[in-house]
Amino acid sequence: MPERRDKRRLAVPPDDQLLEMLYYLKLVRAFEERLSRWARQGKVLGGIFSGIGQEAIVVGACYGLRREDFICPLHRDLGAFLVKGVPPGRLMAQIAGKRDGLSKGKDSYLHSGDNALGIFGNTSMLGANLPVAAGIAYTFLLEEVDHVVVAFFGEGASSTGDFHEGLNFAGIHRLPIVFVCENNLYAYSVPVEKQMAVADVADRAAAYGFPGVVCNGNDLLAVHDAVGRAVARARAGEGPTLVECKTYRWHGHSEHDKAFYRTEEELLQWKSRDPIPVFQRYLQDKKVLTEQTLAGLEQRIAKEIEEAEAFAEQSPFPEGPEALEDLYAP
Ligand SMILES: Cc1ncc(C[n+]2csc(CCOP(=O)(O)OP(=O)(O)O)c2C)c(N)n1
Repeated sequence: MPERRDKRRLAVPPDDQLLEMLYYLKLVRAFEERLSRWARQGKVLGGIFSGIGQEAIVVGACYGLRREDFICPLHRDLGAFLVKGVPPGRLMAQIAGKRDGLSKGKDSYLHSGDNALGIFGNTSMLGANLPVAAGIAYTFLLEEVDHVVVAFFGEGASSTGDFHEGLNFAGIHRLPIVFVCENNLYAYSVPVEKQMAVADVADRAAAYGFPGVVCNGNDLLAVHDAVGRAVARARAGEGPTLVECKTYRWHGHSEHDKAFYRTEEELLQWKSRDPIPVFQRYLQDKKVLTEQTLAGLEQRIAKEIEEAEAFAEQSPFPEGPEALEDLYAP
């Protein structure tokens, strides 16, 4: 049975870190809201797969990782890029297909990464990033370094063959990797009960010989605690963990999807569990967040988003021959 942690036993970071986590939650939300507007204005070259509503997972999982640790984000994990250190302007330029983006205008954000920041560029095939993520963790093992890999995927991806191969390999070699499942109840239009015959994706870890943990994916501290413990375990050489975060995506699969396959009532219920005000109220009750600090934080984010957009808009599109640059490792 997967472990479910008691809320009263959660590890709580120091106040300055809590405030920084709130900053990231709000930055990621503001960034993605701006992208939705961009999509409506026709400024985006590829699809936008909004992670609005799921921010507590990317922030909780990535906050506190070392630069050398690798993350393997998927299509709904733009926020992970921001928390791992990609400047918002550079990420917006990436999404607009501009030269100052991570892949210098070669694609939208889906396949971009940054080796120096420890971000692996993902492939499109669902689940296919997991054996590769296990491969990165295997390299860390061979090199005898204590870096860790955090690999993201949805519950839909957990039904693919690659998922099982990746977890099996990780279990056999006790790799330093944390598999973070964002279970948002729908894989495109497929509801979770048509996706799997078990209640929790975390159940699947038992088949590969390592622990599966379930946490509330809309509770930043719950995610940070669960992934933090799994990262510490991996760093100490104790092997992989699967952390399943229960959550919900507010938008459709991508911005063109009106998501008619779910009810308005269900959406409203989940919106009432918005991870941002929940965490903000917690900080206010704890007297860590004052009105003045909050106003300063919101002003800072608004300015950063404006600057990011301006940076991306002024960045040029690449010239044709640049398509052939950086294709092979030097
Ligand atoms: C092997 C494979 N099958 C289908 C697709 C098309 N596809 C892209 S995302 C997606 C839904 C993914 O659902 P989930 O893994 O739960 O992640 P979510 O989008 O809910 O975050 C599908 C079917 C794909 N990219 N790869």
